[in-house]
Amino acid sequence: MEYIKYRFFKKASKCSKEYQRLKKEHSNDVIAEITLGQVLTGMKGIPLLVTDTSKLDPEEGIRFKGYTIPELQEKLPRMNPEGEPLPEGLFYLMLIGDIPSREDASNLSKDWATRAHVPQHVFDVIDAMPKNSKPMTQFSAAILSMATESVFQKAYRAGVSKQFFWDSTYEDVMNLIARLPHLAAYIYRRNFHNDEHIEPNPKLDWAGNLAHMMGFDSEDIRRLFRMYMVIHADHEGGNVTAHTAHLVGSALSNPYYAYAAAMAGLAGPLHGFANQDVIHWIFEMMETLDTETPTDKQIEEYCKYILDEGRIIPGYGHAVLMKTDPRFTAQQEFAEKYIKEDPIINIVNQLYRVVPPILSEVGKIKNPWPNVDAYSGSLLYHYGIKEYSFYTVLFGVSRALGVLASLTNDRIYGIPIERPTSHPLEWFKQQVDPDIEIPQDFEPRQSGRFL
Ligand code: NMX
Ligand code: MLT
Repeated sequence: MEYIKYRFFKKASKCSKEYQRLKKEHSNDVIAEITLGQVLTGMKGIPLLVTDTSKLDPEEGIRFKGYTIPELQEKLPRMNPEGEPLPEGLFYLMLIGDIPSREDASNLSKDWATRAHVPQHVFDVIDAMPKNSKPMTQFSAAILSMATESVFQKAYRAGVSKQFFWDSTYEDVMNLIARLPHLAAYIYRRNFHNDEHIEPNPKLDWAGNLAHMMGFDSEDIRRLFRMYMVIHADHEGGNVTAHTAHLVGSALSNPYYAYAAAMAGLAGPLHGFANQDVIHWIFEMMETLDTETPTDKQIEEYCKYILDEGRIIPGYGHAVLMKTDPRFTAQQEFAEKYIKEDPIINIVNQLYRVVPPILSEVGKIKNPWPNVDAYSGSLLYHYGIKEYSFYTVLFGVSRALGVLASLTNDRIYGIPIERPTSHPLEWFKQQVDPDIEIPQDFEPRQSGRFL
């Protein structure tokens, strides 16, 4: 067994014993109460999932194995002393729990390079789809079609014992992560560069190789991609992507099935699609206002019009966070450090001044502050990746690091099938107030126009 897999096994099997002990000795202990409000607002705040890779604090933001983003930037190994940390290092940290050495990160790069071969039929599946299929549709279908390669599925069929499920899952997870950059770049070049594909360069790191296969070889873009892949890599277990992979994986579906399903969740406008929606929304605003340099006042009026229309302002708000997302701040600092002037970034910064007070006035919005998606598109756009319908695919490549590390943990812990219970609405009504009337019909409002 190669040493990273062995280190994972040693660490995770200790936690697995603890998981089994807790299950055996404390299954009847009460750990939380739930309110009807939590049920009716998307199960917010109910502690229901075991996820060890990262934890989200509403005020402070994400910590990966206890480390904040600034701490990761200081401690994780880098390619160049003044550059950004390598995503390989973060994957190692999430999988094993220790900060890796530079050599560990580089061994992961090399391991993934040897696993990166994508079978031809996966490209054939992509090529069979119409060019107007959304990049996320192609990405999810391509991942699903790669399930032919699943080591886990073969091991299961061969009758391998439960206690070894983690082993073949680990192999699938490493193979899948290694292949995602090639899939993503293939879709990008197919849709936006006339099907002129670029072969991987096994000497490059994982993020650098993705940039390379997309057609970008400058050190600036490699640095951006390393940063991007690190900050998007995980957001504890309850986000739609992570939860979907965990749920599907709990049926012992193979990691390809689980991650393809997760990508269908990431493609939603309230989740990862927001990163492309922000740029689309900014262009729509510039067109409506007929200016590339709107004033604060104009932006304010436009935002109020959007809210009046019953639409959302993408990139703002969060299901858990109550403050500016530290991933937004990390990108803002990146822009301040490396980018002198950019009209879209100026608008993104302007929105940060204008939008929160407006959203606060609405009252019902829990968090008026920006999330990760409010910034990321503007950086990609600045560096020439202007095809924003592709942006969610990049989010999806990165998120595999945390979600698939968790799936490997799930299999070593022996986490059972997830199966909460449901009731008809009437049952919930009976629990709190049997006399409440459920409205039967309502008047839809008419859509207006911005003047
Ligand atoms: N613009 C307009 N309305 C909003 C916004 C926003 N940015 N954020 C929340 N609301 C509304 C929300 O639709 C809900 O309305 P209603 O009661 O009529 O259904 C109300 O405010 C209360 O929502 P919250 O409890 O504050 O937020 P919730 O947890 O339901 O949703 C988001 C969280 C992130 C889905 C929501 O803030 C949103 O839609 N934001 C814009 C989309 C976005 O940026 N998503 C990306 C999130 C990060 N990611 O990468 O996944
Ligand atoms: C994420 O990164 O997954 C988003 O911020 C959404 C979430 O955490 O729910």
